[in-house]
Amino acid sequence: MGTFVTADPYAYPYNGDLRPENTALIIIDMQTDFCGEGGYVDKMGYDLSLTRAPIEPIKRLLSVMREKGFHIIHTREGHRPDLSDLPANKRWRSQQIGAGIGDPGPCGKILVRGEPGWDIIPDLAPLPGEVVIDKPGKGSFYATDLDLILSRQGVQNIILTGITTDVCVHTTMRDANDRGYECLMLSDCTGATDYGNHLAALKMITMQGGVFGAVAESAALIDAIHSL
Ligand code: C5J
Repeated sequence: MGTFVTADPYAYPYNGDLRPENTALIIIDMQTDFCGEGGYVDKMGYDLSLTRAPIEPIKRLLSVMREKGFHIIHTREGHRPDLSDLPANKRWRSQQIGAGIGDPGPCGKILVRGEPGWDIIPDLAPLPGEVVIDKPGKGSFYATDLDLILSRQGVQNIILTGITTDVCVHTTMRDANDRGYECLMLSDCTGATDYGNHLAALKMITMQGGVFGAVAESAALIDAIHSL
């Protein structure tokens, strides 16, 4: 018995214990800086259609999971206005590619907290009461209280969505997996700055019997949720 999502390489979660009370949807970095015109990813010259592709699928899933009472968590990557939490090498690298973190751009200072580009896009804006995690790094656990919040809420399963598949979403999944959370990445609710990297990041998860968890499409999760 139990509730399972059709996923690769195994039906998720491993123990069939999928409930709103023990499961969190994490929506990673759906900010203008990563998917909007004039933001960080746009300034670097990448194809915005790749990081915008997950917007509609996430929107549909979010509405189903909100209605069923699942835990909803949003994250934002960004730095303090004085840049005191910005490693010098991260700043230097961003300058090399023409999108210096902290430099002024069309959406305000790039990847700086409080600036227009740092905001979560209106389509996926958090509702009052939903947890928002501000993170200075790629992973959502590093220098944040995410683990504390998840454990206080009794979360065992984490559904990963957002951008980018190969960077912030992957780093978060790997870290969550090491912490014992049962993870599912949704292929249509994630996107990368390079399509090949998106596919490779998904494939990595499925090795070794599901080395970091499992991968599914959001439709499979929605089907499982409707059966609850
Ligand atoms: C990146 C992210 N790619 N949200 N951040 O720098 O994946």
